[in-house]
Amino acid sequence: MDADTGIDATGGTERVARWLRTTVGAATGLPLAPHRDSGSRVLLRVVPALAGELGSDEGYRLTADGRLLTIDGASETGLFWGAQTLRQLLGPDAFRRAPVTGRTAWEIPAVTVQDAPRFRWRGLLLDVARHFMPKDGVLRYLDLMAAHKLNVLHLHLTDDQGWRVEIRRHPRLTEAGSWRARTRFGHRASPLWEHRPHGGHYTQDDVREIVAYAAERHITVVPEIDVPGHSQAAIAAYPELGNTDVVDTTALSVWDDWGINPNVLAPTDTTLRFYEGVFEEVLELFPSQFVHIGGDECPKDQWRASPAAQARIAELGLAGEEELQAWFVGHFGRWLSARGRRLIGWDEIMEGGLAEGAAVSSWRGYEGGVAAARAGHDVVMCPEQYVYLDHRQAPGEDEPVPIGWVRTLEDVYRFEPVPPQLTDGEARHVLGTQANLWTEVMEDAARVDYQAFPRLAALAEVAWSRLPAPAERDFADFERRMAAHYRRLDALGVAYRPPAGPRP
Ligand code: TNX
Repeated sequence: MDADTGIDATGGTERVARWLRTTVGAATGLPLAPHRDSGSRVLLRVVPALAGELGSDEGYRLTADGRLLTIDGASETGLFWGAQTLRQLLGPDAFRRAPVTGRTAWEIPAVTVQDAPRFRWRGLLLDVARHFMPKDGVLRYLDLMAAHKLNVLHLHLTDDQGWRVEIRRHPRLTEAGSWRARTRFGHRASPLWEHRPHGGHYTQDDVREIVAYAAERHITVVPEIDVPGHSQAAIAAYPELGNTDVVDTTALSVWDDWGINPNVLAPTDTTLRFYEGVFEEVLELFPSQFVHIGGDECPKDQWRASPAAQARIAELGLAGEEELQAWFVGHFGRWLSARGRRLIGWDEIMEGGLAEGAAVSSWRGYEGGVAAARAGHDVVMCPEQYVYLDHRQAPGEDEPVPIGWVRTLEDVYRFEPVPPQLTDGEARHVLGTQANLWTEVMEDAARVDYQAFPRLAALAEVAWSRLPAPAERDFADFERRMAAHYRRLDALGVAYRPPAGPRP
């Protein structure tokens, strides 16, 4: 490619052409203007028939041959993934934001690449509740995801420690619920254990910008509003949401510690109406088919002690608190499906019976996902034993975020999203996989980068490629290819964990 290379954007390919111009154009300094008669050519086409041939409408075929480079996408999305591959072929400097090489011509090897993803859900969860990630950080992560052909950003927007999305009809959710007085960080022994206030939130316009930026990168943003547990920030803002007959919820503040919190939502009509209002605004902001309602780690002690909760159990004829949670989740499952959306929740939502059409994020292991798939529910496989990026990536004492178990790069690379005990029919319910990045101990983008990379690159390959069975995967080959990929991550400014271990 050189200054005379033009882009021939045939019908339906203009957005991909714009991405090439703004991104690859910025890195190379080439104008990549619309193609005229002379000069080499990048031909972009949507060829729907390719979907059958490649087995996915996200597939593409890229052919570089002399002065013509063609990318055929089975859809505009497939074409976009092909454009990502084109950038890879140009080398690490094509990942910068401005030219550094002084180069006027960019060579592309003569190749044909035929490529399609194994899974349609290739995700990353960002926990912006425990530590807020300002909007620009999220946009940057969308760029990083696109470069890795990941297509679902699961945004964990609410938790005990903060509420991060503006809800117009309930302004205190962010006015009061998005700040905590202090943040406990790292080890209890650490001098950082109790330090400064922390907070922040996205306005509705911020969310619209994030969603539009994601859509241009063919990424769906799945919002998570966590209920009925992990809700102390909401209760601190609106005390009537809590179990007021067992605790003085007016005395609660946004939580400043980590772990499982006993202060959960009351299963009352007040709470249901309040959250219907929340979800109404969430649906306006997020076009995603799936809406995540959390459902994890909801201790039932307050419900056991609460006369109001017990009355509800009796009134509904339920067997106990587990069924009360199932009823709560089921209510929003029906509410969402009446509005053309689908509920997804953590695997605890299966306890006490799961609403029809609901999908499950299987995090406590494979078991929840296996049970869900066997019962005909769709599943995203994200067991903490493999794809929890908050877990440390090496045993060394010098790991900067030394919490929990060790999940190495190789563990992630050998993760198999489809459990072998599933039949082919059941396995079709495995939509895909995602890495979960919980940020209790990650207060800034550099720490998030360190935990995410390089393991997110391994997850991306697991989600996209048809790899052999875990034991047969060639991890040495992956590591060799990572050597080239580290140069791209350097150009992108990613503060990954160096292969030799933490920097002193
Ligand atoms: C469990 S995964 C949680 C999160 C924590 C995470 C820490 C899940 C649904 N719940 O609230 O951040 O462990 O690894």
